[in-house]
Amino acid sequence: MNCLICKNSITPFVDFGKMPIANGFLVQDQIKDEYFFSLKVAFCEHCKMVQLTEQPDREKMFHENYAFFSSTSEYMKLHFKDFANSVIKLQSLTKDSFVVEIGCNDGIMIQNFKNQDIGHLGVEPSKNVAAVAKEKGVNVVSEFFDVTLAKKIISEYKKADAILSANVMCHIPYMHSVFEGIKELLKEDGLFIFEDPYLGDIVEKNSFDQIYDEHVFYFSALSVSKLAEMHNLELVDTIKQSTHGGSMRYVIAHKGTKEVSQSVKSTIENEISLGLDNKKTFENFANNVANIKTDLHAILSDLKAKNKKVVAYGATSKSTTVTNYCNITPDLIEFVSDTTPIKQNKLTPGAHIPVLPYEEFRKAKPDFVLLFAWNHAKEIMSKEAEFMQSIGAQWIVYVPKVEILNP
Ligand code: DWN
Ligand code: SAH
Repeated sequence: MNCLICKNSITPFVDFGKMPIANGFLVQDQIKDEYFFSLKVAFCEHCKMVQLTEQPDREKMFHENYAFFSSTSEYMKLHFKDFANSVIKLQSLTKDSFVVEIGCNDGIMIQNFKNQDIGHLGVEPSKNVAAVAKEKGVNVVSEFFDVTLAKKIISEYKKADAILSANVMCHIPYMHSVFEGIKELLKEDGLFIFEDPYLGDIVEKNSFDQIYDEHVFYFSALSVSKLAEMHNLELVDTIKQSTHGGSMRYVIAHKGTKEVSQSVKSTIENEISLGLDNKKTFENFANNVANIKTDLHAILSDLKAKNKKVVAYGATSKSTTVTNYCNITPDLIEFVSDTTPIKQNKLTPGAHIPVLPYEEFRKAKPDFVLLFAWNHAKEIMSKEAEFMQSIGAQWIVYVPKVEILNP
């Protein structure tokens, strides 16, 4: 196996076994044709990139029935409004400027540029979520971003003052084509700003559920700085984010055009002290994850033996790794509650646990609630606090360790 970035040889440090498409919610009739692949992660000792060794074809994941709609979280709406406003300020954007967002989903971030009358274009290959963005009046091209599309955007529009992306770069295996596209599309004084779940948090929190088919890369400043260099670009800033269980925002410019912030150096130093440049760190991570698997299965089996009612909250992509790797079957969890209509009344991928509308969660009065959407814990726990207390229910979490939280 060879690294997707530097082509050196790599070997997996963790194997989660056979996995279905993380967002492949399905009905009973589709079970016989369900697709599985091998979910394994490797660390490249040469360029420091952590990556999947196998990924399903992109058309199997991103299509006209994509199940994740970004605007299901009120907190994320605010986060992306702040992100957009910070870029408007940083690059002094006006209606004559041009902003491109790669993977704009339902328009959660790019709508803020549209609302302030700033020239913009969203790129979103999944047609159903792109349609929602278009309904908001946002300009969208429903294609996969790569160097070919970048050239098309330049010919049909112009070069960009800012290229943005959130939770998308880590989804794209053909990263060199993406960076070639960025290099072409970005104006000389432009900025490419993207954020993704941060490898440092994944390792520190044992958040193994960030690992699933869509997430091919697990970035650090160490790996991103090397990747940028390969394209004569430069990592000029790193800004830590609390979203999605801990993310990092990377600011990239044409080499030599911007001052490099002190934070790049300190982030890289911190990564070295965390061991993100050392394969032993990832071997430890694999051991911790195996312990979580044992503990989570044990706790759910114990609750079942005690006849407790256990349901889960948030049919996340991440939970596909949790249920399939930890052997969580419908006898351990009655159903998963989710507010997204396209997921409701379907079964979770691989584990086939029913997904029910939020109203059913309220009706069910569970004893325990396994929080799959733990990255939205603050938002969810505050809105459910009163209800959970009124029925005497308790949250179960598994990141950074398996725990039943006190009411
Ligand atoms: O990287 C990705 C991130 C940004 O989003 C994608 N590959 C896919 C997706 O990952 P995820 O599915 O793990 O994301 P979330 O944001 O953790 O998903 C939350 C789920 O929980 C959604 O299905 C909506 C649902 N939800 C809910 O039912 N009630 C969410 C909130 C906040 C709620 O109150
Ligand atoms: N930016 C949003 C959506 C993240 S989900 C947010 O942070 O909430 C990942 C998105 O990336 C999906 O909408 C998917 O369709 C899109 N995507 C996947 N590959 C892509 C590519 N090559 N170019 C652009 N978008 C892509």
